[in-house]
Amino acid sequence: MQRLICGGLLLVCLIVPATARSEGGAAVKIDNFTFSPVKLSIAKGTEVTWTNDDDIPHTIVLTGIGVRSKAIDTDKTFAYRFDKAGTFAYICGLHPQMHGQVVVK
Ligand SMILES: [Cu+2]
Repeated sequence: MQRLICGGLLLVCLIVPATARSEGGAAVKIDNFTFSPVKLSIAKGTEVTWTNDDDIPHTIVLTGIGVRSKAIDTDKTFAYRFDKAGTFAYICGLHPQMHGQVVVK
């Protein structure tokens, strides 16, 4: 009986780190020509994933650091890891009226 309990605890220990890792990033949704959240605050080293929920492609252009995604089609994603602190403004290269911001601390 004690062995069974130990095995159960071990399984929990193995599952938890994998779950924590997958939740380590941050997400921005693109919907109706809007980034959501429009301003995202993250810790240094966090990977941000943009997901396009619109029916047309968008891109992510981090103007200050020269990062430019390819066209992100419907339901597709683009990810970028922010390793330096600062405030990073971005736009959609196809619709420059779309603005977003990532604040890295
Ligand atoms: Cu766009």
